[in-house]
Amino acid sequence: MIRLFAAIPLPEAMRERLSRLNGGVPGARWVAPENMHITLRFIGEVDEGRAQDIDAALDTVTAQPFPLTLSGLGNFGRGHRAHTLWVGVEKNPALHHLRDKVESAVVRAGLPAEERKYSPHITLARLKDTNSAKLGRFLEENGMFQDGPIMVERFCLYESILGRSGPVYHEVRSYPLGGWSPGGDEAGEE
Ligand code: 2AM
Repeated sequence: MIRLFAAIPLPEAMRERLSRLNGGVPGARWVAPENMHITLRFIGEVDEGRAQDIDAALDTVTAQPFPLTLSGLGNFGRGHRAHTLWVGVEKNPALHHLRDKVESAVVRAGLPAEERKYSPHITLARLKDTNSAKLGRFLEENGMFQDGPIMVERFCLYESILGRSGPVYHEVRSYPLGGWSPGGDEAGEE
């Protein structure tokens, strides 16, 4: 079995800037810059055959490259139950369009549809029993964070290998955006 997810990789310079935010939240486990990405679809554990079907389906996804800007910070989980500290993405219909296409591809490959609403983000840290006043201060101090825009020109399929010191992600396939498509999507006809 192989644990997979589809995501947008981020340029190294951007990941380095993101990693400079780390500090000031006691108990946070900060994500290493090489592990930062924007998930499009978490796939989970699949067998080799299904992984090949997913790869083939993702290979048919067509979309134009698009700009993307990071903006703001937030957390998932309330109060002392906060579990994820993240950087947000400025409103971006093209990103949601790409996510929808990735979602359809994954469903075509035989996976059940994602039930949860898509909230694009970059996880900065995992939290556990975090002091909510300190977290609140961190969010206030860094809430104006902005970075980009970058051009999103590809998305990737990643393998997640769970280990004692956290997951390690490997890019297993890269899917370029742009180019010709029989559906006319690339001509901006939608
Ligand atoms: P997260 O960073 O908000 O946890 C690899 O695990 C990527 O898939 C992460 O970016 C993670 O988002 C995302 N993901 C979405 N749903 C997941 C799930 N049920 N389990 C693990 N990761 C998930």
